[in-house]
Amino acid sequence: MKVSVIIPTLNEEESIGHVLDKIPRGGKYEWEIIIVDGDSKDRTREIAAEKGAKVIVEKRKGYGRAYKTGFQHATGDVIVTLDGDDTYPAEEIERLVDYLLEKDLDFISCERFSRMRKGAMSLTHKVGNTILTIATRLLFGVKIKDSQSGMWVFRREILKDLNLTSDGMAFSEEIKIEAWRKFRCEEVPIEYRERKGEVKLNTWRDGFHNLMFLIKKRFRRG
Ligand SMILES: Nc1nc2c(ncn2[C@@H]2O[C@H](COP(=O)(O)OP(=O)(O)O)[C@@H](O)[C@H]2O)c(=O)[nH]1
Ligand SMILES: [Mg+2]
Repeated sequence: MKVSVIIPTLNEEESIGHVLDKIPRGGKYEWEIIIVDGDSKDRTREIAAEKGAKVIVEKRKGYGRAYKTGFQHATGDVIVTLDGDDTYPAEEIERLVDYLLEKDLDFISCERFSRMRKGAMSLTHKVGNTILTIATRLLFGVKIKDSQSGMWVFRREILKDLNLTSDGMAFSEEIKIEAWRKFRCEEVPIEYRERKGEVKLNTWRDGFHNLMFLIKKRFRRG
């Protein structure tokens, strides 16, 4: 069983090394670590390569775009995603893959609110996240608590059945909507911590764009 860990990065030199150090490399699974870098101007790519990750450069902008490119390069049976900013617990990856396989699930979305550390998310982001999660639940009937989590654990084979159209931050809710519609999915609580380095997301612009994306996607389906 091979696991591909995919991490999109944009100027994450402060944290990418810490994230990579926590990813398991041996044990019962075979590991592949892929960084999809959006042409960082700092030492992100250098550090990632030093730590043994495969580095792919995707100059086209966007979080969703980075993942689509990363998925094309992944060869594992299971894909795990997380940010390069050390907010998600890379040390919990193995436990999550075990859980996916033991419970015979297809997709796990890691839920950040139940075990969130103090100061990990600003009030504005909490409010924004809640609005987007409510919109996702109302428009698509997907009963999740955290529509914006960027940590997912899933079987690579399901990708061919997911219709992923967003190139931006809305990719995060889109992949969950698509997975929940067709596969065995569950949310699992994980620890979420404060970010190092600058946030790449623009709260109001990305939040509004996400909401518009949800509405358009809902009515495009007919
Ligand atoms: N390759 C690539 N990575 C990106 C881009 N935008 C954001 N990222 C990375 O995607 C992850 C999520 O971004 P982040 O700023 O942490 O968003 P937040 O967690 O929603 O606040 C981080 O690892 C970023 O470095 C992009 O345009 N291209
Ligand atoms: Mg982040």
